Amino acid sequence: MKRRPRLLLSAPAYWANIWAEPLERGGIDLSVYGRDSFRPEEIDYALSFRPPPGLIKSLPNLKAVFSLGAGVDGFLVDSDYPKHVPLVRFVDDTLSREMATYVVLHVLLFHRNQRALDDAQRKGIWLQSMLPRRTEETRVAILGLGEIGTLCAERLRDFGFAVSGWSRSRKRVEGIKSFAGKSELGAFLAQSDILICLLPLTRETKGILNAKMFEQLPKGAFLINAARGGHQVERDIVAAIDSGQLAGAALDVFETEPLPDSSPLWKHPKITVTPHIAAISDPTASVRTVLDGIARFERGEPVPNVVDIERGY
Ligand code: NDP
Ligand code: OXD
Repeated sequence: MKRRPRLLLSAPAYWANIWAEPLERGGIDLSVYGRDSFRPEEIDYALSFRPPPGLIKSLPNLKAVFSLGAGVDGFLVDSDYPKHVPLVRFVDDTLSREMATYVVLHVLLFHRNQRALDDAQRKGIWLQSMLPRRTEETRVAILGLGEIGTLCAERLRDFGFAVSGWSRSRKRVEGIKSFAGKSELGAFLAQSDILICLLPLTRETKGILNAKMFEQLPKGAFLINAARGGHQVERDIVAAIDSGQLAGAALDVFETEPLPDSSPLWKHPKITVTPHIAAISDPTASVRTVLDGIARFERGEPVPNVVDIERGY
């Protein structure tokens, strides 16, 4: 009789506990890294977000690896990742919707001057002079017009913002202006009153949110980064805000996570810090995706959302 596929789950204990139970009910054999002993040669599939370096390479008979999240930089940062093993990223409507709520929230808070109004309320000031810029004249620009970026763009378009997106390839999304490739990045930035990063972290996008980029934005632009901390140069963000080139930033991700106590970002009055929670993968949807993917691999059928490892996303 054919044995059941064996999946190795590697995640911090808190997450592993949440995912393990529905996986165990799903008709596979599960080993949890750090909890169970297992024989590396018996592992057929792996599920993780940021596996310990070398772990994936140490599993000689892997058929595929699944990511708990949309971003797969946590796998590809490991120079020992075996490039012949398919890597499947997580794509899910709920995840995209949650990301859109984070993005819309921070666009609106900045657009409506909410921080200044909160401050005025605390001081008992009736600050009627601080009107927001007209919505249709506020240009919101999204770096990365993929699964998540496109939904965010559509939500913001529906509020009436002038929305554009930058991607590697040209996009056709109703009401969204598309800029493509490095040659159009300058023109894209020049019309970005609110700049939102939703790029994958790759060789090409590492450190992209830096002083050189901020100089190309209109003075007083606002930055939102909900992608990866590796995209941003934090000292350049602080310098750009302190010089007035940026009006402020909302950051969900950081160069080092958790954000160190010593980081100036914690207390900066014009920076909003959230602890990488713009969206958390829904365990039910994630388990469904993994079980469906395993069944497809076992039947030799195509599996959606396999990452192009050379491209990095
Ligand atoms: P996708 O792969 O669907 O989209 C990526 C987009 O970035 C595509 O439009 C792609 O262009 C574009 N892109 C990639 N590289 C370049 C480049 N060098 N130049 C120009 N454009 C580029 O990813 P998702 O939308 O699913 O996710 C985006 C990221 O969001 C994830 O990688 C992850 O890091 C982050 N994330 C963060 C979360 C959080 O809680 N903070 C939660 C979920 C995701 P093209 O379409 O032409 O290929
Ligand atoms: C993801 C994340 O990539 O949660 O899904 O960061």
